[in-house]
Amino acid sequence: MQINKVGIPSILLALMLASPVVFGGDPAEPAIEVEIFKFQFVPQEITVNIGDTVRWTNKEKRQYHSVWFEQSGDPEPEYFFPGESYVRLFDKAGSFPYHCGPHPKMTGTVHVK
Ligand SMILES: [Cu+2]
Repeated sequence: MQINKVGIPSILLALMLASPVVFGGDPAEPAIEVEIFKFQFVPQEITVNIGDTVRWTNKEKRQYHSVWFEQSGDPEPEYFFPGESYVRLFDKAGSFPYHCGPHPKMTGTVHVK
């Protein structure tokens, strides 16, 4: 088995990088929290610092959602279900609108300063 610099088997690392719920961030890391409840992102608008990680947690009873930064050029992420999270790191300043893939009326914005 191939082992890379950080001591994680390459196949495991590839799986970690491919995971839709851990995009660009460590889920165990401190993060700014956004809840998804009743088809809304709460809070809908947040301001964070460069380098911050944001975690969206699905608090619905049974509805899946996604967090899609389509205008930033992100590919459409997979949907995530109640109790699951989506994590994204913000490493550039700017205002980044996003929406839910299956529910385009659900929108939010992350401002990074
Ligand atoms: Cu949705």
